[in-house]
Amino acid sequence: MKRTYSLLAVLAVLALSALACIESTDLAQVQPTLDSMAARLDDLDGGVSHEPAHVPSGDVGEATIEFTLRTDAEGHNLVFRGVGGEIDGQINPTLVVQPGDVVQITLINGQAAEHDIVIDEFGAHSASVTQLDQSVTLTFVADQEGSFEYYCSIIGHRAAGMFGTIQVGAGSAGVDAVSIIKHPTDLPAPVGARGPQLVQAELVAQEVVGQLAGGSAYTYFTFNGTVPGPFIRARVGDMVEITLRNETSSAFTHSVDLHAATGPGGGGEVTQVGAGETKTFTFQALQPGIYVYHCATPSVPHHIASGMYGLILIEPAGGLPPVDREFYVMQGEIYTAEPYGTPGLLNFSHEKMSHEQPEYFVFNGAAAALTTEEHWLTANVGETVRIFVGVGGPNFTSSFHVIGEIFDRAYAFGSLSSPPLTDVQTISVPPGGAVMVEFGLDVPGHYVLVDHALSRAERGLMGILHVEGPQNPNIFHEGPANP
Ligand SMILES: [Cu+2]
Repeated sequence: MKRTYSLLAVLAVLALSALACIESTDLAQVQPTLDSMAARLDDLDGGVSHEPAHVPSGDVGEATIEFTLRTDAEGHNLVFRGVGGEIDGQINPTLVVQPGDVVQITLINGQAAEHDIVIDEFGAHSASVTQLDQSVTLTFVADQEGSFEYYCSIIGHRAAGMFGTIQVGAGSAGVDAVSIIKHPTDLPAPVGARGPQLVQAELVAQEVVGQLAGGSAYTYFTFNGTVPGPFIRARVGDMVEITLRNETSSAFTHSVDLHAATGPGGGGEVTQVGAGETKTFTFQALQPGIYVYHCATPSVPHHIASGMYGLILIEPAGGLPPVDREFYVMQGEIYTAEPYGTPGLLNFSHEKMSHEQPEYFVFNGAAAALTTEEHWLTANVGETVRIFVGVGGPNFTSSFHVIGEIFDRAYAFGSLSSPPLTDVQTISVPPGGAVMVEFGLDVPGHYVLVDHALSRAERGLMGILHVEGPQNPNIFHEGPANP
């Protein structure tokens, strides 16, 4: 009992001194400070978690919505996992609240490592948890509408995957933004052994405000609303008819240059379409390969950096060898005037693009797009997967690597008529180029897709291949060889 009284007394003194130090009357900032003190006292008390601290003042009121997150490790990644309610089991779940809600997040430590949870825009910063099963609560008022990022502020943890979105009301940071992420499994079935025929593809140039990262949006230029655009699939000898329509709402002229086409500008000259216009051209697919297509309207790098690229596969006669799963991944850079991580609608910077200083690097259009469960590449142990990897760029070569895997076969420079390289760790993919890689899956877990120029992983360039199935201790196991 005496101990409890002394703790309360210390809390009260700390709370008063904290209030004296705080100039702002923003309650959202007061509460986390008090929470962190309460948690620090918990530490002094042997690290045992108590009921959420009852603070004597600076209270933001009864929580109107509560979430529980548990820290977890997923392969090479660190994550928050939802506990209970609609977010139960979800990795880095999106927390949806209404403007004015008093939000309480309980963070439970799933590891004996240091973690916390922070939301900058609400001045909400929890105390650290350091011991297994230790918990801390964070309470704040969601007093701005939009999408904001919650993350762990321990150095390196955000980059390792500890971040998610809290959505207050609708939209992204007050901006109405749509998802432009192309799902990596969204590609047509193999052509197979058929003969040459006519293949028609309709491309629509659409300028959309899309979600770039948690809390930030960007005006993308897209083919058909996603980045990359549709995966076009044909075979050698096919006649390929491309129709490009530019939405009436577009501010810019657009076009398409397909590297698979032989002819002036790869179609770029005959497809320049102003808003509301439609143009069509046809080419014969003379050579097999995995090719990039992109907009070719000046400033071309602006249009590419804004998302106007995709892949067209020209299969060889007889088709490609069968695999269990195919995936479609493209890398690009985004040059925003505002620094990486700035919330709101971000602006394109022509100057940064000219100096090749992107703020974001992305797979499939948005920061960390392929790291959420919704957009993972998923497969099973025992399967062989094929990834078509292209670089829209416009400027940076990718050193494409899948952490924890080796490419059994790598078709460099998109050439499908050359024999593949075998047993490759990392493969260069130049801007305006592509590769096809294949590998078998032996061990379950998370395999992280990166550009091995790893600074880019901290600017959004990361994806996850999620592999399920039985363990294979012959190939990989924790601990000594002969336990
Ligand atoms: Cu364009």
